[in-house]
Amino acid sequence: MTNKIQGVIFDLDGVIVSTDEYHFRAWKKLADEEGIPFTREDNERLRGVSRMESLDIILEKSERTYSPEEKVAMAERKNAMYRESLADLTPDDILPGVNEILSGLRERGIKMAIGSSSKNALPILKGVGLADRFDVIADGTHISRSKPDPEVFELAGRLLGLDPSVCLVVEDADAGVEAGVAAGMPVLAVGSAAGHPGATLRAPDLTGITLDAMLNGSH
Ligand code: B16
Ligand code: MG
Repeated sequence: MTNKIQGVIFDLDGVIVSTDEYHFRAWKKLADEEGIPFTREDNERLRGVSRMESLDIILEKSERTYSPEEKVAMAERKNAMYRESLADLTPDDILPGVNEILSGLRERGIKMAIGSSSKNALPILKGVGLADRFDVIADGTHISRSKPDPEVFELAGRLLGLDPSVCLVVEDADAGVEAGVAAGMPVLAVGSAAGHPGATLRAPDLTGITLDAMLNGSH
């Protein structure tokens, strides 16, 4: 029997690796240094969103305005702190169920891609030892519009050589689910995005879904 799904496009932060926590800590440090309130709840709005757009969301709670040059410098400061935490990445940072799902998909001949807003995707994948497990890596260095725009998933689907309707997106961000839907792809929503009404499939994490459910659309 042919599977409905022929390619799976994985988001990176929060789906493959637990780097979402490192993003939070770096933004929190920057916000504390600037005296701007920033909570874990605020942080949920940054999932899947680009670095500069994330900064704009944080600055909504600032009492002063920042020039474009100051904003670029702040984003660089945050990225430097974030990059420091990436230096300690090991395969232990791979999220539960990921290795099993990647091996299972490979055995069944399913194509696999990364579709991430991050400009740090490659060092992250190398750090956790997964850089060679994907046929395609589409990330923040290849696109001009970040999620919820579908650009990164459209690019990944095109590079896989597949029609959008046979590509499954796996996402942990509401913005990412919206991007997948806008690309015309079914979406498996995990973690924080699991309640999103646009998702085709839902699971707490990748231990909570079978390959058959992923590839043929039902639990
Ligand atoms: P960087 P994803 C996204 O990655 C993160 O979820 C988001 O929090 C981050 O701001 C964005 O990448 C940009 O990351 O600063 O490393 O370029 O979830 O799309 O894999
Ligand atoms: Mg994510």
